[in-house]
Amino acid sequence: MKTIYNPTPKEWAALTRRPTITTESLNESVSTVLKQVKERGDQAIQNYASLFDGVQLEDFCVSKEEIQEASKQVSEEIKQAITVAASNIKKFHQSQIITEAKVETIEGVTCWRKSVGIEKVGLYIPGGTAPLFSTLLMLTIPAQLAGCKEIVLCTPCNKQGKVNEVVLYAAQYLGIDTIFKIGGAQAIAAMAYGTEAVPQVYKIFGPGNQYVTKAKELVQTQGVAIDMPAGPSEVLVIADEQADADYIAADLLSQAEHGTDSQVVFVTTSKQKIAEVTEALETQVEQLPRKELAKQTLTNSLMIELSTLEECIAFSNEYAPEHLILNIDNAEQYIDLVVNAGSVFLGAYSCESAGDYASGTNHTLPTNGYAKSYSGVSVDSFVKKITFQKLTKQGLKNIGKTIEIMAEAEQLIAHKNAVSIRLKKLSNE
Ligand code: HSO
Ligand code: ZN
Repeated sequence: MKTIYNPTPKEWAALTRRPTITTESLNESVSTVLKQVKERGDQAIQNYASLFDGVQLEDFCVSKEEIQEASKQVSEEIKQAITVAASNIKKFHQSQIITEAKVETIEGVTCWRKSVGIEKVGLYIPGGTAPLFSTLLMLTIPAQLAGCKEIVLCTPCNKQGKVNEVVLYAAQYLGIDTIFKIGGAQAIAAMAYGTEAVPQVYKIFGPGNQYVTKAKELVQTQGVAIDMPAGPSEVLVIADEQADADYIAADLLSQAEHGTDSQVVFVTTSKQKIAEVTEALETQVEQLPRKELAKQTLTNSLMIELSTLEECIAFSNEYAPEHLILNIDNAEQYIDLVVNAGSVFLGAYSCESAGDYASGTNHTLPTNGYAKSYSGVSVDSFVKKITFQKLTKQGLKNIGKTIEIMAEAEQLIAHKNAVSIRLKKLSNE
């Protein structure tokens, strides 16, 4: 990892910039996939499955038998772990469902807001080196709590046409039965436009590679909502001299193993800790099955020394990390200083893995500095909030004049008339 001692605030902007990888050709190739799927539907999906994934698919709908077969292959231990994690995720997300009070803004004028689930949502779960069945829990549970009526799942299969068995088991456990073996940009296109087999949805969620991310970005410009702009995963750890270097190294590596483009940042007030963490990283990384990925990530990553914890948090606010770990004494005392972060982990025992899997919070979070303006996925991501209002005769009388004056000032006389015509009739009663 690159180490920087006491950078000045002027130097922070460059240090918080993520490495960029977007290319022009990506835009072009993904646009072609979208266009093909839009025009040729299932036929295009079949062609891409054979072209990109080397698999010939007659039917890409996952059958009941495949789901049952997958379930047999999953160990009881994993099933039990899914049950515990799902229960915690459900408990935490349930607390986000709040019925808002009706408000009488002026006598006879009552306004309120109601959350209504987005009727049709699409979830994408990548395959690849680590099929993230945990992400399926993180997306499905809030969708169901929000009352989404139709949940469509797309996930790639291997060359034998098989979907990861734990992903299928988790889908069955959660009660999802509309599952398609489609991966990449073509999956996003299928859900955005609909095909003969795949239902069209209104909002698409889930992580993916650069093709998937670009496809989501492009369909968003065509009116399909997406969860958030996505980038590679990241963690920023802040530690003081009391922190255990082994814990810090383990947390950095847990994020570094996601992919070579992940970024991990260590910020500390202690020079000694930089030396200890460097040593711990060297030892721990060698023991990881994904050590090549993790090592590559570490080469893009940073260790930074700053003078005070307040400064460390100010740097983190500028970086706006997806995950922030405050491995410091009395971490709770610093909460109010944190203004930009996706999810925050407090103290020595709150490792990021807890939030990734089982503590209850959502792990679909803003990356790439978007934590400055975006929140992670929650029940809110799956609802629209519809406002309602009811004016009584007296209510209209009470605000009628105000509306008439404002409408006239905007020279919108039809607006004014909608009130005047009623007030006139009422005055004759
Ligand atoms: N850390 C990832 C989520 C995840 N980790 C899934 C393990 N499985 C999100 O940044
Ligand atoms: Zn993770």
